[in-house]
Amino acid sequence: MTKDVVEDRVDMPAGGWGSAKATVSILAQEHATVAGTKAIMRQNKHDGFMCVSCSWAKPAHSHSIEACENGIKATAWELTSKRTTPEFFARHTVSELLEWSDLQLEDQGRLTEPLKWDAAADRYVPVAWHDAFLDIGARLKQLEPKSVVFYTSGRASLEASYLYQLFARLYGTNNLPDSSNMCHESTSVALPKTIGVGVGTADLSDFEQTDCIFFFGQNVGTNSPRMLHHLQDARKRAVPIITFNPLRERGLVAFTNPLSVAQMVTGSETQISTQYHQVKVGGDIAAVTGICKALLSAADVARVVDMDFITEHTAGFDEFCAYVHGQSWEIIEKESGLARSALEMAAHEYAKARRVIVIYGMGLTQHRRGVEAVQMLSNLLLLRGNIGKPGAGICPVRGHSNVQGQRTVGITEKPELAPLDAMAERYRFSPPREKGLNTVETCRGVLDRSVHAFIGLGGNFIRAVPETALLEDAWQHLDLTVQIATKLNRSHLVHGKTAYLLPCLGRTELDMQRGRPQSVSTEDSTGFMHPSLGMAEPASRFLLSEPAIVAGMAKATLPASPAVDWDKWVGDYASIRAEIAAVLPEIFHDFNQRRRVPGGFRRPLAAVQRKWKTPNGKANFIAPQSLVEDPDAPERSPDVLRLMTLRSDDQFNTTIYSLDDRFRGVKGTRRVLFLNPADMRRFGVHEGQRVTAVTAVADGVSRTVPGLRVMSYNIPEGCAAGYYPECNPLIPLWHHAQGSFVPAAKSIPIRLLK
Ligand SMILES: Nc1nc2c(c(=O)[nH]1)N[C@H]1C(S)=C(S)[C@@H](COP(=O)(O)OP(=O)(O)OC[C@H]3O[C@@H](n4cnc5c(=O)[nH]c(N)nc54)[C@H](O)[C@@H]3O)O[C@H]1N2
Ligand SMILES: Nc1nc2c(c(=O)[nH]1)N[C@H]1C(S)=C(S)[C@@H](COP(=O)(O)OP(=O)(O)OC[C@H]3O[C@@H](n4cnc5c(=O)[nH]c(N)nc54)[C@H](O)[C@@H]3O)O[C@H]1N2
Ligand SMILES: [Mo]
Repeated sequence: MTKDVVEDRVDMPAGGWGSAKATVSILAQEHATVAGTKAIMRQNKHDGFMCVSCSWAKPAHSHSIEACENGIKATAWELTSKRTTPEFFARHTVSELLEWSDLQLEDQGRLTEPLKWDAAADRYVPVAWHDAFLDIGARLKQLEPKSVVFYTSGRASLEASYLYQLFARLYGTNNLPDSSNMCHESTSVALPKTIGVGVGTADLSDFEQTDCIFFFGQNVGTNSPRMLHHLQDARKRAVPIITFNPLRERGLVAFTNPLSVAQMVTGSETQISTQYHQVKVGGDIAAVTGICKALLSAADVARVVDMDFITEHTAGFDEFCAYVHGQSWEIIEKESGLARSALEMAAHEYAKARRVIVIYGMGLTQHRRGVEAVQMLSNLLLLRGNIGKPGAGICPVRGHSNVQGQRTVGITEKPELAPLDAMAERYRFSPPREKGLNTVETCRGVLDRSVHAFIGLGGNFIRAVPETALLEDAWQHLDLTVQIATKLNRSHLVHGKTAYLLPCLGRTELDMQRGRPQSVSTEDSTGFMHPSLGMAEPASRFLLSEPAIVAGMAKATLPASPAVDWDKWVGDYASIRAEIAAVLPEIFHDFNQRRRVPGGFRRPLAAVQRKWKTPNGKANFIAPQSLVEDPDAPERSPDVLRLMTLRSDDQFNTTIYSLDDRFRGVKGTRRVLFLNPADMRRFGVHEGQRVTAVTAVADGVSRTVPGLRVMSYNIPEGCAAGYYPECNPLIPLWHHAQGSFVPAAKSIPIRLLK
């Protein structure tokens, strides 16, 4: 409904020659061409390694190159020939490095040796592994376990993650926040209540059989490009794809398959979305309510909704209908920013299709009402029995390559989700039973000084979380920070009084233990478990694997126990898998055998069989509390914009590959603010002008990001967009999804200062 729009900034399909060029250039930039090219042939193959980029499904029968531009970038980034050595740290103090950008820091290449911060010199200096473990262990023993946090970024393997959560629990805490707390936790909270599973139900076979796809708030061309192949196949079968996104993202508009010679040579492209609805930021609950209203008001409603399914399988239908009928078209149009006719068009396609998949991402989960937004999608699917039948289902696109799997093997602050009883029996201890800290609660604990130590298994916590300014200050009061990482980032520079930086092997690298190469395992977005074997020469001979580092710390911290054999586990990862299988038999029985099957094995998902593991044994319709996106500001002040923070085409989370965003026409800077031209006139700002964004909440804290360059963009009025993590200082810590604590990074209320 945006009346005054600029043409799309860039008019090229996702993939195509732009993608081929970007791939060659990143391999050259990292001087990784030979090793990189060889590695790419093994990426996402059953006998190779699982990509370190996104978690999209890996087919059993792969293409000759089962990788995408961004997966190749991530591989090249890890296989770079650049090194961040002790000599580098001898040349630069930590205070000096704090002035460097994210791009400059990681661009130094792979960390090579374990390091300890030397307070007198303000430098990281080399330390022997053994001494590092002993000192970390001694310090942890002095601390109250409830004041120590064990964070995981979603890349660590099932094996490393399992050992890590076991270490935390043997030590005495459930403080196991992970990156999913900032990501799909809204899914993990929403779906168990509606369909009784915390993950998606659709898999690749469903993509082959579906006859309609809905897309909400996920940028496939950049963040899960391999999915474009499945979408392209679906489009060839004339499957309609109906997209809801405030921005016209290139990958959702058109795609040229870089692996298809014909498409590359002829320059042809596949249209991806058949309907494109530029919903207002945070307007999805209203939009889906509109679709449901159209369906439930249809003259042939008895045919449109699947009454047999609803009667047999669901609860809450009458209340849901009453809610939907109670919402006027006027409020639906106002809150969604979409016309009734547009929503009726979407409803029409939905009603025609017998098998529908709904795909979604951060555009839904990172809102104050992110949980309700996800539930609204499951309501839509339940209306026509689109859960638990072939070709249909819900498809949350997970982020990090093993983020879903980590939760499966016990990385969670919620004790009820971890196999505590089985671990108690097997390892003969009393696990902590009280709830641990999630990411937002960890930040609160750092601010109120109740958290005293932070261990990070990967990631860039301080850059990824909200409330940057206050947290960076408070962080320095931590007694101990330990970061296990492959490359230098800001979270290593903002550190505690005692600080360690421990370098580890990446997943692409050969991991030798007791003279034998070890493979690890990951779970993809569709619930399939895959083996992953690294092959590249390690970046440095001093690197240890993540399981070895976790075990090293654990042995130095915990009393010895005959039931817990860290040395055996690290010596042979098959023995870790045997532990996982023993503790979580329903999912992982015969783990070591079953993972050999090409395509991997899938975890059981009751909802796929139309068995509902909800308290009432039914699939539940759950109506939202309101269509208004921000519970704090039911009436929007006209000078307040809703800012969404996004990823560019050239970054992986806080890892920035370059300052360009090919798909959005941005070059040489990430400090931009996309605005609708009508809003630019209203605020009296012109193209290229520098403005300061100020968070528009009245809680006594001043939050600003200065120096943002205004760019006119095809975005609904009242909405703005900027990049993550540059805009994170604008997000108040309390501005998170109700129920899931996911920071509401997609709807930050801001004002502009000229
Ligand atoms: N190359 C690459 N791949 C990645 C990542 C990366 O950084 N780079 N990150 C990984 C991780 S951890 C994750 S979680 C995923 C993230 O992948 P996505 O879920 O795609 O996340 P974002 O890039 O944040 O983009 C969200 C999309 O939602 C849209 N959006 C924003 N607000 C709204 C809204 O209110 N409604 C709707 N309908 N849409 C909205 C935005 O325009 C954007 O297209 O990707 C993973 N894969
Ligand atoms: N404003 C805003 N904030 C957001 C988001 C947003 O959309 N907007 N998205 C959120 C989301 S979805 C996520 S998932 C989080 C991401 O938060 P994190 O997962 O914490 O951050 P990353 O940027 O993925 O972490 C990058 C670092 O991981 C380390 N690393 C890379 N590979 C490995 C490895 O194999 N092992 C180890 N040990 N370390 C490794 C490197 O040192 C690298 O610097 O950010 C969240 N924050
Ligand atoms: Mo994520």
